Amino acid sequence: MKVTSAEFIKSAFEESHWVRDGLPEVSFLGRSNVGKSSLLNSLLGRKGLAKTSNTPGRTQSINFFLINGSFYFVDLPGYGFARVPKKMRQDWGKMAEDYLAKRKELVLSIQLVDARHTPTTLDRQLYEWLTFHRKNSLVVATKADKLSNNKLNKSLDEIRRLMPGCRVLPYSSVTGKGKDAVWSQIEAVVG
Ligand SMILES: Nc1nc2c(ncn2[C@@H]2O[C@H](COP(=O)(O)OP(=O)(O)OP(=O)(O)O)[C@@H](O)[C@H]2O)c(=O)[nH]1
Ligand SMILES: [Mg+2]
Repeated sequence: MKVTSAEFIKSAFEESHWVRDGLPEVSFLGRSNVGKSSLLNSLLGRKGLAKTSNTPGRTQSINFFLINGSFYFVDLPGYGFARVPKKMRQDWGKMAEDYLAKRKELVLSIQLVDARHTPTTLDRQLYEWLTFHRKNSLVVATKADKLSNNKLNKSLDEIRRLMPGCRVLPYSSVTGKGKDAVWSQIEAVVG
């Protein structure tokens, strides 16, 4: 897709702040520091549009970005940082779960996992939640530039084993690997 415009619209801290124009939304979710904001910037070819950081937990609100005036990218807060709670709800915040549960405009949830590590319990719980609630989801294994092809393939197999039935694509926000493949999944639902 040719990105002709990409603009930050707003940060929402509660439901009344969500955008209201009814355009389709693609959300980005995953644990803190996995590379959600970087993926969003990389797909858009706009460095620094979504704030990235080495400090996990940088994105704490739900951030709406309007793309080509016709759909939104939604950057959700990361989960799983600094606490080891029992339930995803406690850990991750009501805000993000509410968004996923209620949002009619949501046409695709892109769940990021770190290609270098086995998906965490929270990654798997989130995937199960999305599947149970029949959400259209795509798993993106990010930071793929840090692995050899052989290791990357093993990692993708492990993700498929632990997240049964998932569609998974490798990605690198550093090299742009996976960009066309992820875009074609997005185009299929926003077009
Ligand atoms: N090598 C490499 N580093 C990456 C990649 N994607 C993200 N990073 C780095 O990982 C760190 C976290 O990236 P962010 O995009 O801020 O992660 P996030 O998931 O938005 O984090 P929170 O907003 O805190 O939840 C930054 O230092 C990025 O530069 C990638 O594909 N390859
Ligand atoms: Mg972020």
